[in-house]
Amino acid sequence: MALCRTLGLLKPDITANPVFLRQVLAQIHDHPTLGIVHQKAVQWSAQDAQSFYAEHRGKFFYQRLCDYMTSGPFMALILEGPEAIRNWRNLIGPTHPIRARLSQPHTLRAQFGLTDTRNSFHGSDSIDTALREIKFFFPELQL
Ligand code: RTP
Ligand code: MG
Repeated sequence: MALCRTLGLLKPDITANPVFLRQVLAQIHDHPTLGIVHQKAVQWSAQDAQSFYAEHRGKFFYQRLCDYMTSGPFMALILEGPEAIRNWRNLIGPTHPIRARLSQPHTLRAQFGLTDTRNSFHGSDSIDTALREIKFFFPELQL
């Protein structure tokens, strides 16, 4: 099966908490196929957040999403493995952590997510999105 790459974010609440960060990295390490091939710490300006989340402009949670993502540094990861896009989204779980705790309690958002917006993780949702998002965070890599 072809290797695939995806872009993952460990959002500011995870990155600010060394215990959570270590636990999350350990769970990624324990995944049978997903591996971290690049990682960097990022601090966004308001403009960066507005650019990355342009598709959500106008939605009721857009401003609080941008405020959350500019509240402190966070980690950008490139994850690689067969079906990495799907496997990473399966590992982080449903968008809404409170619902995830009932339906998929083993997922990262169920374990660590705080609210519908402060849900601690991001994962690209398609091959095209993954390519665009990897370029956004890692423009220095030759893809
Ligand atoms: P992501 O893009 O971060 O992997 O998450 P997703 O596909 O599961 O969710 P999406 O609909 O793309 O939303 C992007 C981010 O916006 C915040 N959000 N807040 N109801 C709300 O308050 C709400 N809905 C979405 C979350 O931070 C979500 O990850
Ligand atoms: Mg999304």
